[in-house]
Amino acid sequence: MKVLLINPPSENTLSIGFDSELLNLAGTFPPVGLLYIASVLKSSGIETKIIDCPAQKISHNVLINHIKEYTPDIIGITTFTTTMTDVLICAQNIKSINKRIITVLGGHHVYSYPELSASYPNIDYVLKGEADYSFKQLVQALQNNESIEVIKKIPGILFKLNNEMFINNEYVPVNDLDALPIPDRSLLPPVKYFSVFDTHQPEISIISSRGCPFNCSFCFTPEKTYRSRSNQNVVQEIISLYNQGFTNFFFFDDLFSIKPEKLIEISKLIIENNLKISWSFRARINSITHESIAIAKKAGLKRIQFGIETFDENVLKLCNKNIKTSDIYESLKICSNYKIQTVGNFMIGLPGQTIDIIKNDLMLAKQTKFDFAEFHIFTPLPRTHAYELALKKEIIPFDFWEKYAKNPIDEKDKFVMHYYTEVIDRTTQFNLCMHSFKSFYFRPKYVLVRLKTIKSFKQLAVHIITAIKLFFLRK
Ligand code: B12
Ligand code: SF4
Repeated sequence: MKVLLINPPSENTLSIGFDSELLNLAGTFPPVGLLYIASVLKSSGIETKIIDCPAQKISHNVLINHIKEYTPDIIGITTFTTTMTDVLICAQNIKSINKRIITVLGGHHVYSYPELSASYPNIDYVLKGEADYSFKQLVQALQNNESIEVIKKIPGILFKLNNEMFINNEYVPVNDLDALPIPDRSLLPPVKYFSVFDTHQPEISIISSRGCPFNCSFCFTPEKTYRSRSNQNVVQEIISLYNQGFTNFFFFDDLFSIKPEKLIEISKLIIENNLKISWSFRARINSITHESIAIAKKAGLKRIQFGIETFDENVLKLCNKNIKTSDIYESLKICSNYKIQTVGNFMIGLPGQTIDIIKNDLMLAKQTKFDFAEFHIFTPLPRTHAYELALKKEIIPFDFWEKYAKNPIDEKDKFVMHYYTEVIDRTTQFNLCMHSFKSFYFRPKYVLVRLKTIKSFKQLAVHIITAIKLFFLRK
């Protein structure tokens, strides 16, 4: 059996805030979830291919040709709620090429709307949650022509059965992450994945842990149990990539640095193995220490991306962020001590956040000398506490996500994103967001400092194009 895994074209991705525009500017990142599934399939001898349409710039029409050429038996499509129109157009096209190709959905939208996902036309199966093993089980069951009773036993599977929905609720997330094969990057298409922060070299996204037990009100983390790969296993992956010539890594985990001893141990292993690399990670603000950053710097740590959201203590509390403003200053002080670049992710339009607070956030973002800052309009996502609150308070008049999720193809053109407008109206939020970007990046002193870090003509060109696009950011 041949398997094709698809990250669908982004021709109809829902526009939320400025994020679609900003994502294009931020870089190109691989679908690591699909890579894990593909690596498990490959290690079981199952022929597998990944097509990453947004990265490969593949349209629906071109994708049809790729599918006809590869002739897969099973196609898995990864989902976000914002990409569901394209997901279902893909499924429609697949079935019109050959009705016998089995279609499977999984990923983030499925976490939020499992039953709706399984009810869509042209979808044969849905696998809820981490499908590293369940996808393989499904492929093997279909390959061996197993009975429906065997398929029903696959953890987290949902499918239509005689006008009803069959749901297997036995799903549990992967416990032993070391038991998974190390992602086989040769399965990814030959695309240069990169981040705008390091345009002169490719960036490799690594996931060293899964799950987050925190409950920030704007975020949906269905897997609450934190699980980490062993430090040796993570460094083994780096060594293997290093031997293939890669030297720039980004840990995309939600909580990479949550245990300082992990950061220390990984750094020690990088040093012991004499790996001349640069790397960065995403972090919760209060998760770094002097000790962990001192050694990480020696091991090539270059940059940390912090989820700040706002400097305002009260708004942080309302978001259930569980950090204090003083924690932000402390973490920034540590980074500055060890000359670690910082990226601050800020939100605009959070519950309780006034215009003055946003202006103050911008001022402090500059004053505290973040190397880079991202400003996002707060978009209440499905299954988040903030979305539930907005519905309850009638700030958002109806469950617009569910309306869209029920029929993503027909609802696409009617879709209107609702924001959290209790304190600041939509237009003002957009204006503040544009203003924050321009005010942060177009400071003469800042531009001079950045220019000094440019390493190649290509990098300069990318920065100039990004700056022009930022300058003309409009809604
Ligand atoms: C890296 C990342 C990105 C990257 C890369 C995305 C990608 N293609 O994987 C980039 C920067 C591009 C990105 C973009 C966005 N992201 Co994002 N991102 C993440 C992040 C931090 C990690 C994802 C990851 O690699 N996880 C590790 C891997 C191993 O797990 P996984 O991806 O979940 O895959 C497993 C399962 O989901 C499942 N699975 C996945 N695909 C498939 C497919 C099939 C067929 C099957 C059966 C199973 C399956 O099995 C996989 C293996 O276990 C998550 C947060 C998180 N912790 O998951 C947010 C997250 C996924 N992103 C989110 C959002 C909202 C977005 C954006 C919409 C942001 C925006 N406002 O524009 C965009 C949408 C992208 C698009 N296509 O338009 C939300 C999703 C909410 C939702 N309901 O859709 C998350 C959960 C963050 C959050 N907590 O709110 N993102
Ligand atoms: S924002 Fe980060 S810490 Fe908070 S719930 Fe989401 S992943 Fe966890």
